Amino acid sequence: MKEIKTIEGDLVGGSASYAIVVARFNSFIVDSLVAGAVDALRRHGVKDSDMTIIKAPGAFELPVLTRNVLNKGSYDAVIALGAVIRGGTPHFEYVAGECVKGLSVVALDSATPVAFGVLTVDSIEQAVERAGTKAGNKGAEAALSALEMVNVIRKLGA
Ligand code: INI
Repeated sequence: MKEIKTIEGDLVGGSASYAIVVARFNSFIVDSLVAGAVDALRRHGVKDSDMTIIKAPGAFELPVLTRNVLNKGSYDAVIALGAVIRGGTPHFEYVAGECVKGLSVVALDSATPVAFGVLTVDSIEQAVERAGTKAGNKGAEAALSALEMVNVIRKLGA
């Protein structure tokens, strides 16, 4: 049987530049996501000079800030980080829903990878678990998916 051609991205940092777009709300959690993302990129060979951290007030603002970052800067990928934690009102649904919808639209419109590292959780405990404790670090996971996407997209043209 003929060999099937497979195209996939590796996790090796090269000349690409990354915008880490961060919601400041719940910063005690989000700071750990940022640290996880930066650490993951560094460990895979991305230079600090190829990373820029850009801050928004909350997760609701991440899509419009990301859109402006991509319009005005020259980034190969965005890593969007934040933490939306459920409270006693429907506010959570609106903030989380608009954040994910908006980031998807920006990614598709710009054809640029936008990794979704925004926690949407029911409790502070669940957030802590996903910010560098027993359920890993979702910031690091998002950073690696951005790295892989940059590399697979580059290979498509090769
Ligand atoms: N923003 C978050 O990033 N996380 C939250 O949990 C959150 N809650 O629950 O309110 C939150 N709200 C702020 C929102 O993102 C906007 O900044 C605000 O509504 C102003 O537009």
